Amino acid sequence: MPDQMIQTSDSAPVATSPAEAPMRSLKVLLAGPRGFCAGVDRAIRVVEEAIRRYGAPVYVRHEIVHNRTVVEELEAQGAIFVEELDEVPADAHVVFSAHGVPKTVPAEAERRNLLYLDATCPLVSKVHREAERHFADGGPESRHILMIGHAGHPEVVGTMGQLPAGAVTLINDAEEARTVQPADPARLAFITQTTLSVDDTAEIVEILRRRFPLIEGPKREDICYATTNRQEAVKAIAPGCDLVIVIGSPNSSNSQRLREVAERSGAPRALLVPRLSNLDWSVLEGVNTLGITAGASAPEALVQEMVTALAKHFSLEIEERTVKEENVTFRLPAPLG
Ligand code: 0CH
Ligand code: SF4
Repeated sequence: MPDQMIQTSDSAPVATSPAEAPMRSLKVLLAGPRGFCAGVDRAIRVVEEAIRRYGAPVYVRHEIVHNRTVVEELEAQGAIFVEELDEVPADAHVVFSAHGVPKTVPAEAERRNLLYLDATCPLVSKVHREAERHFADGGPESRHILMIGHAGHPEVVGTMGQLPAGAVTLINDAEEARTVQPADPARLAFITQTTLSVDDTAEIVEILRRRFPLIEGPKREDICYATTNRQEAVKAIAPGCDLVIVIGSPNSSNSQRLREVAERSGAPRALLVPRLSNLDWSVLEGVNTLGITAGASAPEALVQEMVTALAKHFSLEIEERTVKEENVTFRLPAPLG
């Protein structure tokens, strides 16, 4: 009798011995879009192209994106990751991460004659410019800015660092939106981190607009297309799943938000799993339908690695549910572009 063959849409057939017990079936719902966004793709290309043009090592300030696998693959190509510029030797090339940097960072790089490349996502830079527009050089048109975001996150540090200290007040949550007491409620603006929960942010913006009717800001918020689409996609699969696995690193804000959105949208349980080697297989006990998505910084190879391994343990039925097609790409920054 020939070996049983299991065909998945994404991997080669896997043979199992006829002596083995028949495998339990598992339905896998793959959320689409998932994984890399245009800003992450560009940031990784910046590091790779810098190594190609200038030779190794190329220094990178902060993880280029919040994903261990990406970082390790770039390290293997000759990237050296540091947290601050004082760890970068003179005359070296240094790349700033996708999350953006405060103005003090390029200023310090120039002071030290470091050759720097800025991999800040253009959609984060757009928020930087918005902040500068509201601040209006601190002149008579200047508005105090409320930034909705998570304290200590590098994007928040970078965006607040576009302006002098005191120009921006951070709003972490709805409670802070309810209690903030700005000096002049008539001269306010708000901006947001790009990777927040769409629903939480809508609630915070509503509170701010109600309390401060003259506040200026974007139509909804500054959450980017990729964050929005990945949250919509996980919402579409979560209600039918017994478990949702979000492939992503623990320090990845957008990946953490996907996990929360999955649970709030009807999945009884959602877990952030950096990659297959971190999977505790016991979580699959009693799971008949498994949802899988990936944060904007998680490579698709990690999704395929997980699906291929699942196919060795279960008889898989894989369904991909795509809520939106994406065709965004960003050019490399000067001087690489
Ligand atoms: O989600 P966060 O911002 O923590 O960052 P990430 O996981 O590196 O994803 C890419 C977003 C970079 C800036 O928006
Ligand atoms: Fe840019 Fe959005 Fe990707 Fe962040 S998550 S890098 S803002 S596209």
